[in-house]
Amino acid sequence: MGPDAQAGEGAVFKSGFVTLVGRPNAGKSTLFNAVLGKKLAIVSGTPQTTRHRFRAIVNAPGYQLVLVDTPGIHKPHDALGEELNRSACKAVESVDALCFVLDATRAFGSGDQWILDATARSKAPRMLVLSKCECAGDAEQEAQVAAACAANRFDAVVALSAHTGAGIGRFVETAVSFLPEGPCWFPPDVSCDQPLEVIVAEFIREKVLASTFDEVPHAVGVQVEELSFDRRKGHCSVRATVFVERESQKGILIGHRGERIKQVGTQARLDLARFLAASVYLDLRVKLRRHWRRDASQIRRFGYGEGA
Ligand SMILES: Nc1nc2c(ncn2[C@@H]2O[C@H](COP(=O)(O)OP(=O)(O)OP(=O)(O)O)[C@@H](O)[C@H]2O)c(=O)[nH]1
Ligand SMILES: [Mg+2]
Repeated sequence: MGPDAQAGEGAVFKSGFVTLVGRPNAGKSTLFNAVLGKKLAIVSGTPQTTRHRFRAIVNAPGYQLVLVDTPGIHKPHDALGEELNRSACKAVESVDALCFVLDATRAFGSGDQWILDATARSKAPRMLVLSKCECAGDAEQEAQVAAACAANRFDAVVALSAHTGAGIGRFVETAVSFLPEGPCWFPPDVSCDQPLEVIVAEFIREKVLASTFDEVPHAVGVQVEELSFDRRKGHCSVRATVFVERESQKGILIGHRGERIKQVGTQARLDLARFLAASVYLDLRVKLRRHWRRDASQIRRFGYGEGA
């Protein structure tokens, strides 16, 4: 039975798109996963983690909410940064509501103002979402809300913590309140608009982000070369390559006697096995592709930004 049927005879069915925007590290992807109830988007303490515009589909009786995660909007340093900004700014076009995610623990600043200005052409209702609230006191939260509201008009304000779950229900209720009456845009059994190859590549990249520092995380691009998933047998086999820009980064990522890349592979495999509820074989290689972040065609090949 689809959500249309579940909504009951004569009931209004609501559907639409709600986009999350904000500075890198604001907590957009963590919120996205919390709403979805499972890990789909990767998360890390390294700013500029998200490189794909991901859509998650939340089905419930009476509505279908399509939540859009975007790359953090920032001052770009290369073609990749420009592409990610373009992708995030484009994701605010024709949405039903726009959520500006503001980290409660980082004072509202020029980076936030820049995002509000860059997305000003969207006439959609705006929500101010104050994230990481379990780490900020009442006075800190009030100051953040006051600063954001002085810079921009918001139609709703929600304070939440994706880590504790506080405020997530209210976030969904508020987002749904902005949805118009409409059909299911996605079949009820679909929860994400990205192919499995992209999700697998992202899971691998998340483990690289967690196990490397300095310049390595941003220099990494992951490509799934081959993937076969036998649902009946519950087995998935993946061959993937992690690309870096310099020989030195390759050495760091491979590690002493291949220990680091082995650890990355093991952790990514466990995440994927949990996600697919299947056994997973993962063959992971590291290769050099010099200056790929300056190369628009390579960025597209990875599917980052607009290409997603
Ligand atoms: N304490 C706390 N930390 C959080 C919360 N939500 C996210 N974080 C942390 O904030 C960091 C960034 O989270 P992400 O969800 O990757 O942030 P993002 O906005 O998607 O970042 P980009 O993809 O780089 O734009 C991670 O270390 C998260 O664990 C929260 O509710 N509480
Ligand atoms: Mg993110």
